[in-house]
Amino acid sequence: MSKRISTPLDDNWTFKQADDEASKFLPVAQFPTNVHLDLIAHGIIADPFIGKNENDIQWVGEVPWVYRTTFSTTSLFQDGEHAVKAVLAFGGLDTFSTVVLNGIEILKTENMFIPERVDVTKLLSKEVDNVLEITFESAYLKGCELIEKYPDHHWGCWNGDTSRLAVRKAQYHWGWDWGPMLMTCGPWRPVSLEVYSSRISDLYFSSSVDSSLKVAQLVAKADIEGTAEVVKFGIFLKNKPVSTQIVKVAKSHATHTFDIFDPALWYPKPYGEQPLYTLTATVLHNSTELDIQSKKFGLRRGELIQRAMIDQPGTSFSFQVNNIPIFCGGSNWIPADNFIPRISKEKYHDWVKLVADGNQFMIRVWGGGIYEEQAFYDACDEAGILVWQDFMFGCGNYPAFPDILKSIKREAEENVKLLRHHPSIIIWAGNNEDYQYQESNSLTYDFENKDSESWLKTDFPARYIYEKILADACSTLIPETYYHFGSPWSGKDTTDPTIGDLHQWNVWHGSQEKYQDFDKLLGRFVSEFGMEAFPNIKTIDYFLPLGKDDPERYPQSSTIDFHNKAAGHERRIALYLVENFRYAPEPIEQFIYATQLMQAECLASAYRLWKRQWKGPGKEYCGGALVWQINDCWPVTSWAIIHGSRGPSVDYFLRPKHAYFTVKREMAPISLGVTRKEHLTPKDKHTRAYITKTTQIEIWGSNLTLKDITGDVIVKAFDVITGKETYSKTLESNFCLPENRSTEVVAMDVPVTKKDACEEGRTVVAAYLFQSGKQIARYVNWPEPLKYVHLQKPKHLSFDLSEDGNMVEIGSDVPVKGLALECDEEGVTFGDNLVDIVPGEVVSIPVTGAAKGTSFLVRYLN
Ligand code: BMA
Repeated sequence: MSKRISTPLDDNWTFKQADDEASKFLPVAQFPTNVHLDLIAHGIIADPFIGKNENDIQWVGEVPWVYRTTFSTTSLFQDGEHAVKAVLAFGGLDTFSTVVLNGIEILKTENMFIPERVDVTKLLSKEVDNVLEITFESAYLKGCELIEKYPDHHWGCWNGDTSRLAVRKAQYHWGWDWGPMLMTCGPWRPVSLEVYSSRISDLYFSSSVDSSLKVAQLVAKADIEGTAEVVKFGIFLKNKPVSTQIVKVAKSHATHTFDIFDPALWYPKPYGEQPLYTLTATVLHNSTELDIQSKKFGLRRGELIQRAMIDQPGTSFSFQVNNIPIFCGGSNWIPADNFIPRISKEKYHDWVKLVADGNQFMIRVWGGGIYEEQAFYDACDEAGILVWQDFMFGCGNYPAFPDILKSIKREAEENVKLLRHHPSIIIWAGNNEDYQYQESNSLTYDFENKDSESWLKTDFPARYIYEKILADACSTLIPETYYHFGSPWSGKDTTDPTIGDLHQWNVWHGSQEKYQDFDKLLGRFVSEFGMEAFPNIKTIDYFLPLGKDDPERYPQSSTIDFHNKAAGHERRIALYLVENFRYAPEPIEQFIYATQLMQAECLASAYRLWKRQWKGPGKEYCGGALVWQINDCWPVTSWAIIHGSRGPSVDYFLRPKHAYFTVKREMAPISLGVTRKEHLTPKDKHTRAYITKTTQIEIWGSNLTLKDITGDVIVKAFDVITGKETYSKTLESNFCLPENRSTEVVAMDVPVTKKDACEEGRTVVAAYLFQSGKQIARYVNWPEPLKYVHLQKPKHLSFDLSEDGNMVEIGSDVPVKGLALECDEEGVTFGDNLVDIVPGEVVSIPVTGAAKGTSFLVRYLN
């Protein structure tokens, strides 16, 4: 008996349109792959990310495609070994496929998320090359057929086409309000040939850390296929053995409980290190190693705290790791491309690093995409980012016919098994907004009815998926991880903002509230909210067919509109711009700036006002805010705060919009917040003339660190027109900001020199926190709306590169709102941007890749 060998079948792949006799097999562009990548590589279709090419290539999704490879297994049979088994392992086939090996059908699939294994021992050829052929049918047309097959179901969805609901394929392939419809297919995850006599079919564990954090327990488990006597488990940390144990295999299973004293605990990024242990299992038979597998894991105590709070209704919804309550500032993640096979491990790593560098430490993997690649979760484990993981359902009324339920059960179990070792994953949720869909379409839901079989007979049968199939999969396979029926979900429905999580879309969608009012739109955990902004001009020049010379290079052009898939986007962007700024649609660069400033102001306002409600033990009124959305899957105007896509000169670019930086500042470990509120006091109950108006500012500090800090709070005021400092005072000395919460500092009238002169409208207030003479936080508050403010062009605006080339230092003689640095040179990146400046201070923006002679362009609001 010899050791398991796994050989990737990456070579010799060719593809062609299956129903076109005349077409020839052509080599694939890469492997794993999908059909669009291969067609683009051969110039058969134009790049769908450019112009309106998406429209012209819809035919690709309505015809069948076939992939074929050949491989030799002659060497496998040479040593006359009989005990071996040969298995073809498919990481993922997208979606309706028929797999034929040497002329014999070996597999049919209908779910792109399920890995498949087929025993082909008897089918492999000893003499000649084996031929493996996979035919993919149109998932779109199959979906349409299924709709016709089940006419009694109440088909309906937001985003995409209803045919998606019948098909277990990434739902965003049907198009979304930020993405094109590109119905791709193909072997999107690796294919390999495994030969073995015995193997570990699953290596897994359950782990716990006791409340003292001094002892952890890891119950290692291995499921074994084939003959094996013993399994040797080993635990390693930084390549050093921590513990090993040899265990007898009984009933194809081996298990051992390890107690780990003084464990090296895994923490979310701001709170500690991310040590990763390795668990290995080696299958031994007569002292021969037959298989070895390993998994990295982190030890941490993860809890979701839902309990009554002091002075506010409902319950908290906040995560606690290693006994540390965590305000989860972060974002929502959509798939990084329409064509996943071209996203490298490194790209996942770069993405997650950028998120972590932006002071964000939770990512929600949204339900309309994919169970992400291992590389994504590995990067989160390493960077200390918590993951909220949805199951892949979103925005619709899913059917529950018997075949789909069977498929979903397997999908849930397989994917939970694939991902359960990642310490980053702290919660699983059943779907995205399907309960909201049910509510807004008045589909049947009786919370009190717990007879799961009866749910299948209603017009909302998917309840059975979320509350039975997925719930059972989680309670069996990951009992220690919290499972939430959906996102959002407030316990009985989705409507109570004081319980569970909330998608706050009354800014942008819904009632289109002002973003200054986010404090009135509080939820216990806001798992979605967002605002759109245009991407960088370089992105627009990339997708316009004629680039800089394209006649469509203006904000309202049909091509630029085409690269925004959100219904009503023109009206909504215009609404928020017009309410807040003086702006013009041209030149386009300045318009882009205006939209990014607006998005940045909006999102920062949400983080600032909700983090203010993280008030310490028993007062976790808001436990987190996840912006919709961190990334894009193609070049588009969307809610993304980092625009990432394939690019012409670089294989892929990651371009933070300005909001990325304002969010980063709001999520800094120590920050100051200021808000301005008007108070009207009428002299009596009827008067409309005798009303006293005061404008107050409220200042608070947020300390997300685990130490109390003390500092001096200094407030200054400036006249926006003259730039004169009109007020400067140390309001608090040695003021304590207790650990891990926000604390109110002061409420006071806007400092004006003359009362009754409406000076508030021209007074900018800057608040600073100093510790031992060092500035540790600052925030500049402006009269709003900014369009009423008479902003001046500075006479003296300096922006100089520091001697060491690491900072751009900026100063101005008048208050400047939203100063953004731009640089045309590739490779120059900023560590901060879109800053407010007041006279007398120098604001430093970290820069990399700049040198003497690098020219910067500045923009600001005026
Ligand atoms: C949400 C998401 C997505 C959508 C976004 C913007 O609620 O869950 O479905 O893209 O809003 O509309």
